[in-house]
Amino acid sequence: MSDSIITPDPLVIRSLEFIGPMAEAGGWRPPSELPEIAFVGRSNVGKSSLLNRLVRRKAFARVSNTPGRTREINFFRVNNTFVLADLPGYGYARISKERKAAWKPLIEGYLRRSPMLRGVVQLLDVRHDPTSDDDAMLSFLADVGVPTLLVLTKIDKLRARERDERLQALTDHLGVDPEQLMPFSSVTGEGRDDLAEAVVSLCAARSWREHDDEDGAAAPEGAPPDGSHA
Ligand SMILES: Nc1nc2c(ncn2[C@@H]2O[C@H](COP(=O)(O)OP(=O)(O)O)[C@@H](O)[C@H]2O)c(=O)[nH]1
Ligand SMILES: [Mg+2]
Repeated sequence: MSDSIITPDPLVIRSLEFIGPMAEAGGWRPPSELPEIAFVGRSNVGKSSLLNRLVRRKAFARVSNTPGRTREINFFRVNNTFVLADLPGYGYARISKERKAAWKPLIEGYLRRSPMLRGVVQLLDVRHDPTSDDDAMLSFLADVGVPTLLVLTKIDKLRARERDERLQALTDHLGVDPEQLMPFSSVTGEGRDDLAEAVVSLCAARSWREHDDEDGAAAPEGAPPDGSHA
């Protein structure tokens, strides 16, 4: 018998399946039965690495040194209970005009209209202030009204003192309380269980869209980021 205290894993992965991509606005999407959580961030922010940590797989999402590769929304079913939506990274300068033009309606359409979307995980690199694209994405998400978690990636790259400074700078920039920022490292695993717990509770919560329905108000149209700046 062991007397060690073991914290239960808030998200034990029993099954994980790729269910398909949404390639264009209004294109294929998963049959609307399970709650969805979307992951967004600038190219190279550490999204693939975070997803791998979250689901405890080494090569579930491809970690890439070539940013701006993924052009589709990829959907994965977890434990037959919820769906992860991996959105293409934005803000990468060296992608074609054509692809930038396709990005906006794809992302905008998905975030505004996915009937099963329950929350968004917005990734920000803890070392840098949010870019204009990050700010545009955050205000777009606020306009949609979707519950949004703010995750600060690559926290392992900072020493203790820098860490406090950056957390303060980001709280100021974003105008949020420190508790709303979730530090994360895909190298050390810091933040994995907190994120897993938050994702699980977003999936269990009632959709925010149902609150909108009570007013009978249509979602206002706003400008999403266009992914065109570095
Ligand atoms: N030190 C450190 N490096 C990371 C972390 N997350 C990602 N990286 C590195 O950042 C680069 C981009 O990561 P990736 O997951 O492909 O980012 P994505 O473009 O947002 O999917 C890769 O070289 C990763 O090894 C982290 O938490 N800590
Ligand atoms: Mg990636």
